[in-house]
Amino acid sequence: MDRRDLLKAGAAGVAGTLLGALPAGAEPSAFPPGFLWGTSTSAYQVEGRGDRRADSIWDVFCRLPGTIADHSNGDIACDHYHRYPEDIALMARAGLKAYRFSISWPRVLPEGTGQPDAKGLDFYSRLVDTALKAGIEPWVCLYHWDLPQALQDRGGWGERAIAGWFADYARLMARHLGDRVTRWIMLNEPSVVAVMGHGLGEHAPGFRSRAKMFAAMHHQNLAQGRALSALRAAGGGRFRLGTILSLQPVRPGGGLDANRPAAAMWDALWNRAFLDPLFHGHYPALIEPFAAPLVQPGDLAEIRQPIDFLGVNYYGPMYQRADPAGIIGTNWGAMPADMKKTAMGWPVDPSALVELLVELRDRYGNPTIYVTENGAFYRDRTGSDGRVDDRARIAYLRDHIAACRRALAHGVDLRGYFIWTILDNFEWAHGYTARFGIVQVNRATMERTPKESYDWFGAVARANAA
Ligand code: IFM
Repeated sequence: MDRRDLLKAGAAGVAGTLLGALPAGAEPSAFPPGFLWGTSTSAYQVEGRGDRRADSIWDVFCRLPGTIADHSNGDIACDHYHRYPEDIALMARAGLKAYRFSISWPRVLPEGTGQPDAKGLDFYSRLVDTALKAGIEPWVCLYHWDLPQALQDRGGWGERAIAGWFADYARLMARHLGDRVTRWIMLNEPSVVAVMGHGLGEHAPGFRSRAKMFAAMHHQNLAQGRALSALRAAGGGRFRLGTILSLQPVRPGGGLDANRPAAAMWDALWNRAFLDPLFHGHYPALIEPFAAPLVQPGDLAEIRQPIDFLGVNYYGPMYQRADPAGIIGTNWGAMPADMKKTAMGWPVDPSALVELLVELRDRYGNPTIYVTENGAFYRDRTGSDGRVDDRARIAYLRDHIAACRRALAHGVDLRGYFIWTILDNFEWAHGYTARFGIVQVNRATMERTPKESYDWFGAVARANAA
């Protein structure tokens, strides 16, 4: 398919080339009425410091030598703090109906607890009002990795008391935004925080410790449970509460049987250590020995909570191999030689998204699901006419949106799709070298230039609007 076909497919919506990507018999006539099209961002990745914001663990991590590929940080990011009206207008023009953003905890509570910062709270109030005015529903995520450094100094996610600090912060935000916001997300991708931040040291706070990794796992689960209870009480039945997990089917590296136990172990850590306690009230058997010393009476009951929706962030499957030196006896394994990859080197496998969603349906009682992140980094090309050609991203999106339709045909209760992401932004340890946006951001001028994928995705969203 060439570039013109891809763009046409967007304009034709589900009736066009998208349908061609589905296997015979799997085509529902359209996305169901009310299927939600949106986009996600996170505070540290887009906002910049703005007027004032206390340090988060990412500010501190970025200052350490060798942590960020281009030695950058989130001081300016996309200056969304000042430019959010323009960014929300871009979302509205694309026909998006939901905007999931995160609150910067240190912006609203510089010490993490105690006295809130009125200016910080006011920023989110204005952001919410602007989204609502544009016909876009605000989806508020309470934690997307930027823990106040002040709380890290008190032990961070390694400290059990954080469950209470987090619930207090959740209550504060509900008091300030709860008159206008009904969608609340507790955590974004706690597995990444535990594994990359506390186990492998590649993310803030940069620990390489198995003990700290499991402490971060359990204390995030506990904090999530406590915040869910707090918000349920605060919302008086009006709130829709959920959480977001990064979920990835795990395959044996090199396709080798010898690596099956490693894949099962990593699956238990990455996926099930967060799904099983939430839905079933226990840790997976493979994780149990590590979790047991941390779990106190009543914890699992507090963690097991009814939720109104599960957010699924999906990019591709993972491959693992046995490695006694690995953090839990496993390490990254080889993917099939013919696997397509994004510019991140991540495998492109839309069928694994269908497999994942169907498995969630079967194992966890067919929960209501939103794909809250999906997207890709590919190198864009800017033509002499100023158009930003990112046809590889369009193909990735097309195939993953088609996978969502296949999952719907399998009876998965999938209600929406949020693209990652609207703007090229600060991609954590990759700095600004990895760009997932459908809108380019000029780092010198902050000028926004929609890419071809922006037009394509907007056409899909509009063609499939309720
Ligand atoms: O940019 C991140 C986001 O913050 C969390 N999910 C994955 C994205 C791409 O790496």
